[in-house]
Amino acid sequence: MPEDTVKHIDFTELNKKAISKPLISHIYTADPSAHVFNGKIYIYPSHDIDAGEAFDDLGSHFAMEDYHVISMDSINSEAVDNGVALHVKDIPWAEKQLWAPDAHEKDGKYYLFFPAKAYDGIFRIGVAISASPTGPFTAQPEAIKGSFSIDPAVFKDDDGNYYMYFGGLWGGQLQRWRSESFNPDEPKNPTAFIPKDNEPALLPLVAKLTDDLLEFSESPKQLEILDAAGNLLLAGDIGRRFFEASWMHKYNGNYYFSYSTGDTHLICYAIGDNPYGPFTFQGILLEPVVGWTSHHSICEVENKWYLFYHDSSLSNGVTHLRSVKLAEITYNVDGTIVPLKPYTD
Ligand code: FUB
Repeated sequence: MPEDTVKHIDFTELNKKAISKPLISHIYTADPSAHVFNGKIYIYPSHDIDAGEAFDDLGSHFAMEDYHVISMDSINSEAVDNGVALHVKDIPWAEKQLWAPDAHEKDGKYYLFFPAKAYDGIFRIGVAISASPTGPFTAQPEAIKGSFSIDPAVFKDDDGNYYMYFGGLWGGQLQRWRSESFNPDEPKNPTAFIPKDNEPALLPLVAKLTDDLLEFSESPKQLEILDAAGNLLLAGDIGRRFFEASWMHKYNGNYYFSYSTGDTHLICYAIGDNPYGPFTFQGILLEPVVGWTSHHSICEVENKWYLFYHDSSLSNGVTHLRSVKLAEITYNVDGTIVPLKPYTD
C-alpha cells in the first residue's frame, strides 16, 4: 500500500540540513509559481489542507479548496499571505481539487490559471481575473475550451506571446486523453493507458493563448523531450520522462522546459531553441525532497535566478501537507544548471 507519511526520518535532524526554510508556516502551501510584477515577487501556490481524503495514487488526498497568493518585497524579505484569492465555491464549472496554479499579467490585469476537477470528474483548466496580483480573482464561467489535465504554467515570450504548458500523469489524467476524447475506463487505476516501457513516454502539451489570455488560440501540441541521440524518451525511462509540473523559462536566448518525473521524485530540465521544442534532456535540477511530489518554478529576481519548490518537512513528511521554499540556482558557462540537493549531506 502507498503511504501518506514518510516514516523513519528524524525531521529535527533533516530540517537542520535543509538548504532553505518554509516561506510561511501558518498554512501549508505547495506547487509554487513565482513571478516578479512591478518589482515585487508574487508566488501562486496550491493551498494544502487535510480534507480527510484517503491517500491513493490518483491524488484524491490533494483536496484543496482555495488559493492564497504569497508576496515578498524582495528575495530576503518576509513572505506575506494575502488571504483567500479564489475559492472553489466561486468557480461555476469546478467541483473540487484546486491543484497547481500559475498566474500572469497583461495590460494591468492579472490572470490566475488553475486546474480543477469538474462535476463530471474530468480535470480542466480555468482562468480567473483580478485588478490586483493578490486577487481576489473572478473566475470565468467555463473552463478554457479544449483544456484538459493539470498543472498549467504560462510563459510570456519576449515577442509578447503567451504560451500555456500543461499535463500530468496518473491522477492528472493525461494518459486518458490518448485519443480525441477522455477515456473513463478503469477509473481507479492510475496507470491504465500509460504506454508500455519500450514505447515513447507521454508528452506535455503547449498551446499559445489568445490575446485576452482566456482561451487557446490553437490546438494543444505535444512537446517533444529527446535524449542526446535525438530519440524521444521512453515510458520506461522513469528517471527522465515527463510526469507533471511543467515550467518554462528563458536564459541567454534558450528555452528551458523543466518538469517533475513524478514517481522518481526528480525535477529535471531540457533545452530547446523555441517555445514548442523539441527539447533535449539535460539532467537533474533538484534531487528528491521529503514527500511524494516535487513541483517548482524558476524566476529571475534582480539578476539572480531562484528555484521555488516545496517539501513536506514542516508536516513531518505528510505527502499532502507541503511548504513552499526557495533557493538560488546557478548556471554553468555552457548553460547547464548546477543541480541542487535540498538537504546537505
Ligand atoms: O498539488 C497537487 C498536485 O501535486 C500537483 O498538481 C502536482 O504537480 C503535484 O505537486
